[in-house]
Amino acid sequence: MKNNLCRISGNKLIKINNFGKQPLGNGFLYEKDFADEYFFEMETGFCNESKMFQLLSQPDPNKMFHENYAFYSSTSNKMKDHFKKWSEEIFLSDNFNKNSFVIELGSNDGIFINNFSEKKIKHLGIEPSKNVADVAIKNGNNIITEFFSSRLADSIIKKHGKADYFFSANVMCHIPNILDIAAGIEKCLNTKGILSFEDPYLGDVIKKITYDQIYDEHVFLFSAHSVENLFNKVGMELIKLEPQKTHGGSMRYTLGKKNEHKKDDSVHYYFEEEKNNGVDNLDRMLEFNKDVLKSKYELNKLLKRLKSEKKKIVGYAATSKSTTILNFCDIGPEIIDFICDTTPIKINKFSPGKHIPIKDMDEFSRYKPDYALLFAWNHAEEIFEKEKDYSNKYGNWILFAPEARIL
Ligand code: DWN
Repeated sequence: MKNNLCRISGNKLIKINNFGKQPLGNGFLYEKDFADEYFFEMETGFCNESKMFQLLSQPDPNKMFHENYAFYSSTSNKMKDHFKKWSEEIFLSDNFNKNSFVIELGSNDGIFINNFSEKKIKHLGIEPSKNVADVAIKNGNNIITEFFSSRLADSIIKKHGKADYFFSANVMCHIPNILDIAAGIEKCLNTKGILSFEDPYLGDVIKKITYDQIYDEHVFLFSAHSVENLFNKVGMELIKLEPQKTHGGSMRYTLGKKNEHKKDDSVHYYFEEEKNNGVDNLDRMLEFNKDVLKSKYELNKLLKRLKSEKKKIVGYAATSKSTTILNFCDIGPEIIDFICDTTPIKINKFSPGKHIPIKDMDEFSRYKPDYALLFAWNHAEEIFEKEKDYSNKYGNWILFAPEARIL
């Protein structure tokens, strides 16, 4: 659905990037399905009033999140550690006690909510993709497999009562009808209830030129300014901001109902930071577009040179993010021999749009490429640790952000 209007203010969006025709970020497919593959025109826009950076159009959510959703959160051990640490911080916080009721929106395979159910805390996960939800259910979590809405909030309250905490991680930025979601969250929370969520941070994306964070599923890239403007509309306000290292730079936004909580100093601090760095500013967004075009040019130049030298290049990790890079930069199997990945549901399929074969990690070890283009750059620490043998004996890593380079 084409949408030139801001999903928060209703004002006309100012166009920032045009990534051309893009397939579904997680649309890994078999050869028999190539002819029917879905594409959409992927453009971004910025609203000067709400300060929200967003996609102009987004595919129907049912096309993206379904019983064959390809991303299982628990593929990263570091992310498991991250969520365990976050839950431990909550257990120690003043607002939490053993009778607290917590809700998680987009609980995926249970990577976060496991930490609450294991401690017998009253909890509810909401996850529309059945295959990943089933993993969480098998592990003893209480999950409903539906899309959240303010209507669903009513039935949750009726059945379970109001919540003390409402969490989500890497989910809110996926939801186009975000005003209805915000209204639903506000309803679900009791008066002193707290909403805390994390998502990739616009400030990091524009600074590090990690434009691969923009794909069909990520309809928004949030900032402190845009989150405040969004939640003010439903009577909530930011009370704390905490930057996170995850996904190459995320922000944890903590909010409460207006005037019910003391604001942490971090709120003022990051608002000023955003003003100083142009995160609230149209000109800076237009500059980001120039950086993206330069980054595309540099990556193509590097890969073409290596290919002309007959080097073997593979992609490491078939991330959703890689779909934007490959399709925008027009990189296909003529350059990348295959992409290796650990997710069984992706292996033996082909990458969305460019149709590069996806193979398992044994193939990576066997093939010994000269270069591995690291698509899961956000898990670099964990991957470099695992792949010491490759780095020391066989090949080199290529990174594309903030500029294309060989490590
Ligand atoms: O927001 C989203 C984030 C949180 O997760 C979703 N829309 C979809 C997904 O995005 P992604 O696919 O870009 O996520 P990751 O976590 O950067 O990449 C995961 C992929 O990388 C999986 O296919 C597994 C693979 N992987 C691997 O092959 N070896 C990951 C690690 C850590 C590894 O060692």
